[in-house]
Amino acid sequence: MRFLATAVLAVPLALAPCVANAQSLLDRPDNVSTDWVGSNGVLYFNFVHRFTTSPPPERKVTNFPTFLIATGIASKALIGVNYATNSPLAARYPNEWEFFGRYAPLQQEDGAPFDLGGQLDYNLSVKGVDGEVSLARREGPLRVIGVVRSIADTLDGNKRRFSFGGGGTLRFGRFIAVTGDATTLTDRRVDEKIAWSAGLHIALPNTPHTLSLHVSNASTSTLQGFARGGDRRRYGFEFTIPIHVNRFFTTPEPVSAAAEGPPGVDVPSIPTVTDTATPPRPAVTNPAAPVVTAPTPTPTPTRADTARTTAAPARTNPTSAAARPAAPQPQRAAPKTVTARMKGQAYIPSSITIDAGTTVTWKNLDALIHTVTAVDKSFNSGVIAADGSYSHTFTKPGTYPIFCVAHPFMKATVVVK
Ligand SMILES: [Cu+2]
Repeated sequence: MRFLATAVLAVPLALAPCVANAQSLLDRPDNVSTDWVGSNGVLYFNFVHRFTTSPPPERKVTNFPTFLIATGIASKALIGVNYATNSPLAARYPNEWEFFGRYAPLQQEDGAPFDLGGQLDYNLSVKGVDGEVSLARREGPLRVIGVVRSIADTLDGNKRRFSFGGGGTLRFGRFIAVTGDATTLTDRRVDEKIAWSAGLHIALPNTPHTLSLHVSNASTSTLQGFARGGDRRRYGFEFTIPIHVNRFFTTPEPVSAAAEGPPGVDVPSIPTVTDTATPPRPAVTNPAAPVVTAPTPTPTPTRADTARTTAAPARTNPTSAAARPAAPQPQRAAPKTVTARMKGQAYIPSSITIDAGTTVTWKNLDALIHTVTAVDKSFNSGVIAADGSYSHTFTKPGTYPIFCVAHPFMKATVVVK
């Protein structure tokens, strides 16, 4: 067991960094987590504690904790283990281990119509394989998730059982969401209730942590635990701790934070003509909205105008102007813009290739501050608050490595052709 856990932890260290999307607790209800895959090079330690109280007069509080240790691997994949120390799943086997792998090939953030995720795991308590497939879609502040599950029920004659259900999150701004879910086994027995949860999820401002305060009738945070609800309500919380492993393997950039001031605090902005750092919560620019130019007022023709037109018909002849459409319009390429994200303490994408003259806008989707700082110091965003963004126009061809002054392990490269 110890070997397996060590192996799970050792794998990420051997893999080259590659960025996938990280999802916080604001994106998932408490009993559905399938399409949460995290970022590569990040070790996740999440702990869930759910409590019950026995009837009076004793009122004994019992904790049912589940610990998750996982890491993003490759792209859009997560491997890890859930360990529950007080699992009611198997008699005389309170230590429940679930070794899982997750893959989320489709993500709406990358342009897919929905999020698609799947999990396969081996649960040592039931000595069987469980699986889940989830489909989610975000519409504004609402994210709806549907799940189909298959669990091994070795306690009942090695049966394979199925369940389905769904959940959702409703965001109130950047830091708060309310969540809920409900799932049921297709062949639910009398002692098995529909499993449900309801929660208030909070992103702690200026930290990478998210917190869930919730109530549920399910026991452990494994597919087995999510499968069935019990008689008792359990009040609990989940706290997420992402540990950026590459932080410890990153050599400081030649342009260090020391030159800019204390890391993560006051990064002075070095504005250039083409830079625009926007404050938090900027007005959403609709790319589809047409550029409206003020119409040039048509002067009322005066007698003099008419006279001039008559006198010099060649200058203002509309027919001749229309006959040569290209000539008066200088061929100007439309300025290109590229949008990138800062999420899960990573630049997404980590490599951008653009033509000279292109403007790149980085949006900060974390609850943390970030910077977009050129290693060669040619540009620097200064502090970009949560929800803020920063744009830089790259006019000269070249390769521009960038990093975040507050989190120097955050790196990306812009290649300008
Ligand atoms: Cu940062």
